[in-house]
Amino acid sequence: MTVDAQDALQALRGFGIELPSWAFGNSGTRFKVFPQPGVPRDPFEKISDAAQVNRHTGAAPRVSLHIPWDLVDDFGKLVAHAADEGVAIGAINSNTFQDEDYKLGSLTHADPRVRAKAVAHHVQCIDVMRATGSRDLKIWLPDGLNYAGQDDIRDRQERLADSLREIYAALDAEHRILLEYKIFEPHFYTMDIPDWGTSLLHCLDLGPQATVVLDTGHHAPSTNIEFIVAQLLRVGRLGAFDFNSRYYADDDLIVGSADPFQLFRIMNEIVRADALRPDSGVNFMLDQCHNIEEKIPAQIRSVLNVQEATAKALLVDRAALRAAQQAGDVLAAHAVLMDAYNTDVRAPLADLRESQGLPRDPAAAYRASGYAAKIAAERVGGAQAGWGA
Ligand code: AOS
Ligand code: ZN
Ligand code: ZN
Repeated sequence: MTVDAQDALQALRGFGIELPSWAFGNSGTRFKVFPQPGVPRDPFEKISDAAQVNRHTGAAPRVSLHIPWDLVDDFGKLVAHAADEGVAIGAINSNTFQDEDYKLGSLTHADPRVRAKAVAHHVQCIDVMRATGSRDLKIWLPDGLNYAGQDDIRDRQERLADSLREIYAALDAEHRILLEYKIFEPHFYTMDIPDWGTSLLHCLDLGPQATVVLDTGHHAPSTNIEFIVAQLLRVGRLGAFDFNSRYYADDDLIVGSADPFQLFRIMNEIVRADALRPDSGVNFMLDQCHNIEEKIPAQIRSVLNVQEATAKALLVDRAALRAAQQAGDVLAAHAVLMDAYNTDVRAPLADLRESQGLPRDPAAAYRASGYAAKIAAERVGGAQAGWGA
């Protein structure tokens, strides 16, 4: 290995991972929500909890909000609270999956009244972006069909395109739409944005302020996700990740827990494209729920997993890799990648943290801080995240 770890890992200094506010509330499956002591009672407390992750890792500087779950009377106060805690507001997530009106669709609905209502909700989210200084409007569309013939697939695409154009027209110049795709769920015959191709086509139609969100849990088994990453980076339309881990479906478990090698391969494409830089336009977000494990430590573990995969990607000897590829040396090229992947980066990462005035072991530092006992004593009747009831 000719790459110097200390040098290579310097690229992690400005690298931040955005946390979801909904990771801190009670959550569960459709079978059971397991309440935890000390969970936040309001968006202010969710931000305080997210800030603990940043405090100990130095790598989680923003929190995504979800509307309406995180609606407050005065967003100025929430922004000030976040600043006091050392974090900022990140993407604003819309919600068109918890209203009777949206049973048969929202932005795609056949009834213009329902479509107008769904568009108006997104305009409300854009107002929240103005009030919070957020750049990104994240749209995950729960629309789709359960039965062949239930509705006209093409008409729904046209209605979706029209609705998205209305939302796009309401953006300010510095705003972006992050358009997420998902192979299935809540609908099972087809979703209206089931794949990256559909998302990208709508983004291309909308204009440069529209980009694709890649949620790592939203693909068929054995999909080559790093290929999608490379392709979207190539055309400048990878707006964000929703990181999480899956075995089966949209499991929303801790990123890098089931398949750390896949996470490495994804981050390898990011490093290859020099897209780690904060100005690259890629927002690295987590989209996870912690149903049976402690939430703040789980988010710390997640941030460290992304950091470790990224550190390994930074260790890839790019010159050696290129030379082996050019020479057509299949095994040598593969070995360059595997050398980096098989490197233990935990000690160099701890050194890097120490050099930034951060704890070498963020999880231990959190445990020693007494925060978990403090919130358990102070908070009674914490809120549900909104998922899994
Ligand atoms: C749903 O499956 C998606 O992953 C969403 O990105 C996300 O969980 C949601 O936007 C939170 O409301
Ligand atoms: Zn997602
Ligand atoms: Zn999802």
